[in-house]
Amino acid sequence: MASQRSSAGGVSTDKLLERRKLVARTGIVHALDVDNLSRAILIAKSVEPYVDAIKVSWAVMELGCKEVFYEVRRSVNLPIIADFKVADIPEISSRIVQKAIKLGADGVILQGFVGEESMKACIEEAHRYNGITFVVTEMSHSGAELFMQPVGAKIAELARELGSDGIIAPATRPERTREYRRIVGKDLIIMSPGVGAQGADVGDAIKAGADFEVIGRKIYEAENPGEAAKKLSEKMSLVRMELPSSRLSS
Ligand code: FNU
Repeated sequence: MASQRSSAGGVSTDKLLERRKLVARTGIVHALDVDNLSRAILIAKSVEPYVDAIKVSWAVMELGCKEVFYEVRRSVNLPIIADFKVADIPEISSRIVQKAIKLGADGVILQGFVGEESMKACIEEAHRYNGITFVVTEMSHSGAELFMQPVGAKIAELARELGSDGIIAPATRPERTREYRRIVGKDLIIMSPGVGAQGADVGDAIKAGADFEVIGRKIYEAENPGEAAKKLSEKMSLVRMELPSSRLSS
């Protein structure tokens, strides 16, 4: 168990839990939605050169954040984004954020539709522990058009006003991502899921103003995930080369 370990390969646990910065080198975040830990770690290692972060969500349910985050951190030198889409009252949401960060997440994804107090509490809590936040504006699946899309712009505005580091916007609807970029300005990070299995092409969201595209199944379901990630990163690099240099300063 992670709790019994004081060091990993000569690296102390404290050092291992130091915050890692999210830097856009490839523009890809891998959604490691794989709950077999040894397989997940093999995939994480094989995609490490081609992605900028590992996003983890439901796959922690069986073993817990403590063990999964610990193993990912000691296997690859990438930030971990905890995709818990936190959506509770402020007092509970902020505890979820604190726990996720203390256990090894560098960033946490929260829902914006729960309102200002919850968002504010989460953002403040994350920043207290040097973590970063991403607020979901409108999700990538079609069902988000009914309830989320009508309030997405307001959520994006609030996320910016409250000091969130970033937002989540749909790669499946690049025109919406373009609109969210207009709303939040250039300083917030935009991360866009929906590439590959959900239908968007690699580069669609980046061209519309996103900084990162989240890619899950297209990589971890491939016969050779490392090779799949390499190919996607090569495609992405062609797209990013066409962007104005001001877009690639992060
Ligand atoms: P893939 N995800 C998403 N849409 O798909 N966090 C959203 O609007 C959102 C997300 C996550 O389809 C989803 O949970 F806010 O296999 C999954 O982990 O590429 C990943 O992004 C997409 O995975």
